[in-house]
Amino acid sequence: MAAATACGPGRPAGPAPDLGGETTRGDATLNAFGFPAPKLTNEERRLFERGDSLFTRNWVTAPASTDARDGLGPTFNAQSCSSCHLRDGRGAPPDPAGEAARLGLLARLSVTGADPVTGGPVPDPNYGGQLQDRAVLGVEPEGALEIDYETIEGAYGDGSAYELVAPTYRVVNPAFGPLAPDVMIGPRLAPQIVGMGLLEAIPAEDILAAADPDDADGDGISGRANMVWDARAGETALGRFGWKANVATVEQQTAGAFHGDIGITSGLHPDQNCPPPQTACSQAPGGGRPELPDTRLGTVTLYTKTLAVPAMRGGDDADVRAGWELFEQIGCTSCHTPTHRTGDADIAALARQTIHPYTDLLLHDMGEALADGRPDFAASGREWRTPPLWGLGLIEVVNGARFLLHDGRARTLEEAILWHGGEGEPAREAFRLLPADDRRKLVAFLEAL
Ligand code: HEC
Ligand code: HEC
Ligand SMILES: [Ca+2]
Ligand SMILES: [Ca+2]
Ligand SMILES: [Ca+2]
Repeated sequence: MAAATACGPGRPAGPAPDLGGETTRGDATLNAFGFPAPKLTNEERRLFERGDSLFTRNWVTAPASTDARDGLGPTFNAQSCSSCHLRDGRGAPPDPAGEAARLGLLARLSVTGADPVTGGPVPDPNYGGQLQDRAVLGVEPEGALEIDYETIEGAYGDGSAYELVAPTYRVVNPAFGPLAPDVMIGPRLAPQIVGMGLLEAIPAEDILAAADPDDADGDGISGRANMVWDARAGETALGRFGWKANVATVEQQTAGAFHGDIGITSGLHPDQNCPPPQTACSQAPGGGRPELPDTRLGTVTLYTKTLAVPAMRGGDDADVRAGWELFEQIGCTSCHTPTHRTGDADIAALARQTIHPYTDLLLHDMGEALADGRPDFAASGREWRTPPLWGLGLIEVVNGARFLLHDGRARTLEEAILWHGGEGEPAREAFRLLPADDRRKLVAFLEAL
């Protein structure tokens, strides 16, 4: 699987540092993911600040005297967006030792089949499309997610050993009877959310043009688009967001998070999230109809779209440059496409930018070991969207730890690569067989992102 040779004329000597085009920010501190994109209008800046406060707000049980922030639950996973996306960053799976209270891993649920209208997953009849493990007073949480770990041993080409930790998931203490016999559990970790509006502004035709569903060019990489239900447009659209690219727009990702994760209704999800057998849930008081007016949904959406991408650090460093070359030579760029150009955007600062997210936004079969076995629209149980790699090196700075891949199972960058299977297997093998010094350089490049 030969990657294109690197030394064409016009190939720059090193990686471009301005990962988010002109909206890039050169801050590498604790707050590196939390800045507004430069060049927003004054009005957009004002909305960004309001969106920021809605993002960090803790919602409370209705009815409350503070009626602008009640409506939590009745069942929920967290009280605010920032509980999972702490400082706009990444969540963490539960601590196996049970010591630290860590938020950000949730479980999607579905049963066999597809919704006849949307083509999306069919929820569990008693538990819905997501397991909410918390609830307001007087309402029972749906259950809890339990994780079992198994150690897998392996070795690099040079003989040095490594260990991966493979999680399996089950629901314990189900409050409303057993889950459906064919229930599928899809674990998902909260990713950092910089650059969302830029990803949304990449023209769909550019993403679709890179898809190669039947691997017509025979390079072993298929790249399929997820076509999902766009509830705002009432039609099928290209999915871009989430680990399976199952959501078409930032607005719908935001409204879905309010509803599924916090229990806040909006115009897009007007009804409380209470599957039929959960009567205490459906009888619990709400915080208004909807609990989040459209203007506020718009404010949080703007905030989420305009979080600036941090600049690369140390792009001139010799190791980082060598790692960047290796990243292409061993085939990482077949999926982690370095560069895109945004088209028009409702937020002018995000339009017509040359960006470097290192993703094709397409689905790839990543093999059985990473599979969750849970289809999501066109995505199979083995397929995942190539995640953007921008911000990768700052997750630890912002969040104090770094858990990688869709469920956070990888504890280091090396582990994240070693988990690549399926279409990613040749690149993984190339990495595994690299001399230790080259592996170090590749990782130095990833750390600089
Ligand atoms: C309970 C934890 C949790 C809470 C609370 C939460 N999120 Fe998320 N967020 C996630 C997870 C998990 C994903 C990945 C979802 C998937 O893959 O389907 C995600 C994904 C996203 C994405 C897409 C990222 C990408 O790269 O595609 C955005 C945008 C986002 N969340 C915004 C929000 C906003 C806005 C809120 C508050 C309304 C919020 N989230 C609340 C856990 C959470
Ligand atoms: C066949 C497409 C493909 C190739 C080739 C590929 N990746 Fe990936 N990469 C993915 C997908 C898809 C995921 C997400 C998998 C998951 O979460 O289960 C991913 C995840 C990652 C992650 C974790 C990102 C995060 O946010 O947690 C890193 C780091 C990464 N890849 C680096 C690399 C490197 C380095 C190479 C080359 C050795 C490479 N990838 C080759 C598709 C690919
Ligand atoms: Ca509610
Ligand atoms: Ca549920
Ligand atoms: Ca191909």
